[in-house]
Amino acid sequence: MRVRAAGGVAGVAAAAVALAVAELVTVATGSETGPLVAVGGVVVDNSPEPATEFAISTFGVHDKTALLVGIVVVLAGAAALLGAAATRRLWIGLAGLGGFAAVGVVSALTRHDATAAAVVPTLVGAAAAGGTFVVLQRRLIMETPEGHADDTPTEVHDQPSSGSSRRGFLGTAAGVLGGAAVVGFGGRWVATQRDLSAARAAVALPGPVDPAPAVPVGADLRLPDLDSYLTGNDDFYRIDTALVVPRVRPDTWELRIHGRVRHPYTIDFADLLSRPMVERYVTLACVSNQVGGGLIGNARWLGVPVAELLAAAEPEPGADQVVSRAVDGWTCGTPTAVLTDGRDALLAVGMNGQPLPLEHGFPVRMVVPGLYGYVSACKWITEIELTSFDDYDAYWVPRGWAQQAPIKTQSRIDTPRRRVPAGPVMVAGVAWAQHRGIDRVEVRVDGGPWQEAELAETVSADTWRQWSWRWEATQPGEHELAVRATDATGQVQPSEPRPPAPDGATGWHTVRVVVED
Ligand SMILES: Nc1nc2c(c(=O)[nH]1)N[C@H]1C(S)=C(S)[C@@H](COP(=O)(O)O)O[C@H]1N2
Ligand SMILES: [Mo]
Repeated sequence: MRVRAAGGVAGVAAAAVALAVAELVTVATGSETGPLVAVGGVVVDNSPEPATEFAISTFGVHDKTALLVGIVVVLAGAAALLGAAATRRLWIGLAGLGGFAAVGVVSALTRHDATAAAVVPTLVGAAAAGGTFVVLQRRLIMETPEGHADDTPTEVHDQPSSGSSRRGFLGTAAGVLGGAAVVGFGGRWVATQRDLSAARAAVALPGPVDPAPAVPVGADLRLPDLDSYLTGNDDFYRIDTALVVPRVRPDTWELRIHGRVRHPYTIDFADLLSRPMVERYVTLACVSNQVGGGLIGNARWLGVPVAELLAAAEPEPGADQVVSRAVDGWTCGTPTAVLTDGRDALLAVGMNGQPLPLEHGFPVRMVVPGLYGYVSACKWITEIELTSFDDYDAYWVPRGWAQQAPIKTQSRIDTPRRRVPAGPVMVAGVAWAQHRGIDRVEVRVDGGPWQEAELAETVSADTWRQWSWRWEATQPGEHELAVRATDATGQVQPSEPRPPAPDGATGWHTVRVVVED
């Protein structure tokens, strides 16, 4: 084994110790944001929009895991290089360590709501890493027959060290790595033991005074590959900037309604649950959804009308924007006019008959029919501030997304997507224009005339709608199917293909299908 390589191993082991110890200290101090998550958060907040979209389109709902794994890989690579360099110049290793500690400290301090205590996990982790590295370095030097690493010539280093010293050093390094893994995962385990599943299971949702209408039998065509009318909680898409799902305890949850209002007030979870609850089906959609994409889902939400909560605060004239803020600092801005125009905007506590799942905003989130999620659907909400669009830009606005973003009329072909036997084929999908409603869906084959599809029933204009069209697929070979919808205001879905940024993709969904002989 070469000394340089051994130095690299020592560097990686030291980095592992840093992360593990920092994680443990984070958990022990009751915090959620260790240096890894803090650095990840800085990356997320500062990623240019195309990078975020790339991450979502490449890794989908695993984009966050991919980011954290990426950071760990970069850190391990840098630690290996620094460790190798440090076999010749110890200060290089220590300076590198100092550099990483600085990145961790600055990241932790710039997170939302950070206090001075946020630097503690990084500093303790860095100290442990420094100690580990020096100890391993000593071992390496002691057990390398050639002796000291700092001023011996390179040729000596490149000679293999003896078998016994290899085992001694590697044994220590393996022990350190194993110990770090145990400590790190142990820390995570302690954290999950503290998780909120029990508190969530203990939430007794009140019944609605104003229940959701029954779903007509004809709302769901139940065709294979066609998204069901109702999306289950486990199948519901998840989009947010949170690297770890925020853990908000219902017994300490509070919502502050303030800003440009005459009567600012704070409400807790028990207060919220004691208010009359409304239940509605609402289809949420993400602005990042590509034409034909799946960042959309339909659920039954239970909650308190936002308009009532706002009215109690008495917004001042001119306060045209309601900024919702989550516990992790994420914000969205919704037009006050939309929240008070009579639509079923809810401060929701229930999703499909259950308390909100943790990743969908437990204990409380906002749901607004007709607006993309990034301007309305604040999860883990803890603050509502009345302000104006002139005075405040919410999270995604300085990152290139529109201040206002009503959902655009869209339609999607769910089936068929590939090959079909020749003969009659059920072409089917979903169409949505939340709060306006879908009036018509048309399909065409190979650019031919538009054919009217049959619309399935729906609960209201606030949800998507399934459609189907029977295609006599007699001509073998490849065909192109296209779909377009018309909303209830008579507007036909525009054909011009446009990307999601800045306010939602447009264009007709087309699929290529092969009709077999
Ligand atoms: N706290 C918080 N709430 C958030 C977000 C976020 O990043 N943080 N993302 C929004 C976006 S962009 C969308 S599309 C919806 C998605 O809600 P879901 O994950 O429950 O489907 O949540 C919204 N609420
Ligand atoms: Mo979104």
